[in-house]
Amino acid sequence: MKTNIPVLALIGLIVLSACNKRQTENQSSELEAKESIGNPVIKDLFTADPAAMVYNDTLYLYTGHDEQEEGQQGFLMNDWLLYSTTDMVNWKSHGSVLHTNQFSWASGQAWAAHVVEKEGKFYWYVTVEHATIPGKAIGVAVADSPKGPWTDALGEALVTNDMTTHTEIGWDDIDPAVFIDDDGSAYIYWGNTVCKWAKLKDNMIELDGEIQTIDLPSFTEAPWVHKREDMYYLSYASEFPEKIDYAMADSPEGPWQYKGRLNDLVPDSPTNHQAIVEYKDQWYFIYHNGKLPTGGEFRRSVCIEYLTYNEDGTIQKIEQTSEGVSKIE
Ligand code: FUB
Repeated sequence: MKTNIPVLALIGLIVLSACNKRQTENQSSELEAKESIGNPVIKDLFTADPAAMVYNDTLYLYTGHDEQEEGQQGFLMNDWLLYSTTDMVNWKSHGSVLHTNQFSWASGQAWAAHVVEKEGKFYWYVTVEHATIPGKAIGVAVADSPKGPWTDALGEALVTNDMTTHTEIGWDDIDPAVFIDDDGSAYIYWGNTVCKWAKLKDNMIELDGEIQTIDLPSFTEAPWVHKREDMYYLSYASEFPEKIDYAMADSPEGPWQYKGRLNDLVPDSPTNHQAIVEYKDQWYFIYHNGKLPTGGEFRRSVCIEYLTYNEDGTIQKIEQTSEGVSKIE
C-alpha cells in the first residue's frame, strides 16, 4: 500500500496541536475548580497513592492513576495526575502531568510518588519498573512550577533494585518519600518489606552516602515523613492487608520509636497509602480506599480526613468518614 505522506503529516500536526493544547490547559491557572463534597474526594478518575504539597497557599495533590478494568486483576498505572485546591472542597483537575514514558529507561508501572519543592524547583520522585535492571526503580523528574512541565532530571534511575540487597524481591525499591528539614537537609525514605533511607545531596538528584535501614514493626511500604514542632513522624503501611502505623523521633535520622496504629484497614482496598500535610493551620490525613462505585483493589480513590495531635505530640487514630473535610472559609 502506498503511504500518503501529506495525510500522515496532517494527522501528526493535529495530534501535536491537541497535545500542546492539553499541556497548556494543564498548566493554566484558568482551570475551573469543581466542588467535591465528601469522601472519596476525587471522583472523576480512579486515584491512588496520594502525595500532597503546599506551595504559595495552594494545596497540590499528586496521585497515581488506576486504569484497570472492572473485574480485572493487577495494577494498571501509566501516569500520575495532579489536582489542586485552595479551600479543600473546590478542586481543579490538572489532568495527567507525568507519564512513565518520560523516563526513557523505564518500562511502565507508575506506582507511588512524591513531590517536594527546594529553592524554587520541584522534584517528583517516582516508582517505575526498570526496563533493563530487573525490578522496580526510583526516578526523579524536575520542573520550575508545581504544575510542570516535568522532565527526567537524571536520564537514569536514582535507585535500582541491584543497589539494595536487603530482600530477594524485585519490588522493594518503591514508594519514595522525601523530607526536607528546616536547615535544608533532604532525606529520601522508601521500600517494601524493609524501610530504607538515605540523605540526598543539595542537588536533590544524588544520594549522599550509604543506604540505611529503619527497623519498624510489620513495615510493608508507603513511608511518609513529616515534622511538627520539634518532632519527626514516620508513618507507613503495615502488614497486609495494610493499616497505617507510625513512629516518632527527634531527628530525621532516628532512632524511631514505634507509636502505634494511625489508620485501620480501608474499605475495598488491601493497600493503604497516606500523605500527611498541614494546610492553613489544619493537619490533614490523605489516603485512598476502593469505595467509588465500581471501585476496588485496582480502582482506588483518594479520601481526606482531619488529623489531630494529642498534647504529648502523639497522633489520634484517624476516623474514616464519608463526610470528609469541610471548606476552609
Ligand atoms: O499503587 C501501587 C502500589 O500500591 C503503591 O506503590 C503502594 O504503596 C500500594 O499503594
